[in-house]
Amino acid sequence: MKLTKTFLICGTILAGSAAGACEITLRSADTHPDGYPTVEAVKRMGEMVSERSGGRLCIEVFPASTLGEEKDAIEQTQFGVIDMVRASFGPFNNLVPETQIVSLPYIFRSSEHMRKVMDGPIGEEIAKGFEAHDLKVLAFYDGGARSFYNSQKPIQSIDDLEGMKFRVMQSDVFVDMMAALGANATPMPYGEVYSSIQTGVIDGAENNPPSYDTSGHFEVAKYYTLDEHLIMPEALAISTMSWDKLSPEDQEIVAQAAKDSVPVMRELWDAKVTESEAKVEEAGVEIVRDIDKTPFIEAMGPVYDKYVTTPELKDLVARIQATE
Ligand code: GTR
Repeated sequence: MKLTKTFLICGTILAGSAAGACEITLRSADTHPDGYPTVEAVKRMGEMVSERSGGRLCIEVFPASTLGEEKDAIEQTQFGVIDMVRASFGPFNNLVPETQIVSLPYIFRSSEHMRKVMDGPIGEEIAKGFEAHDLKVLAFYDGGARSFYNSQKPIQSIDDLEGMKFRVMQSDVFVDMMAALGANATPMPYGEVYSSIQTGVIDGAENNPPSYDTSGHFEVAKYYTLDEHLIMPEALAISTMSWDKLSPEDQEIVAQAAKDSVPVMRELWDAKVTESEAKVEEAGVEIVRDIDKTPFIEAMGPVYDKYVTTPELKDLVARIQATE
């Protein structure tokens, strides 16, 4: 049964490869649905891997959290049950402390700034942090800029957040971020957000335009304020157990294809952000674009004080800020 399934899925996903010839199939988890930039980028990586291995190596992408919500998928990847996982840095924060500084609110000036930092030596240092947890980073993807949305009212200033309840990713950094903004954080998996807004368990959540769009959250939370408090990296990681089973030659093929999938992801991402903003606006979402970010940035002082605690971490923040 297992063989049949692999055979069929390989044949479907890997256009142009000899169906059924897959000797090794890496199963990759993603919380996003088919068509989302990260899902498409890993599929493209699968095509490259297949082409370059003469059809021996395959990647089978499981979108839409079919292998579990992000935190569970990460755990299963650590145990080698799943081979690869693509996830935001958020659910890695508590596990891999090296991901925390680049997850701080307003640490990056723009997506371009984040890409420069993550493509350079700082990205390499952070990637090393995953290794102690049986994970190997294959690529850094992007999570664009995350902003608040809610079902109650347009957020025009930081004062409007007072006392409101927002879902955050399961990371202490974001619980502290919400406290610093005077709001309440409810950490929960992505898949629970839609119904939690709908039933009033929370007032809203925060995310980038493609996620706000494809999750359907815009249907139940019509007010979106582009305060862009988080510009977050994302990781495509492979289980050390799966990695160690590959021959050096296959490791090279997988590593290179992951690298080559980054520009694919970025191009798809930039187009999707524009498309999603237009789509939700057409559906009746009120987007507040003209927002003074300065009070939001200033409010983050206590969060930085809590996480940037050593001379090394202060130096890391300085190096990030100095990256042009
Ligand atoms: C998205 C991110 C996902 C997931 C989700 C969330 O922007 O790409 O990996 O972390 O946010 O908020 O749970």
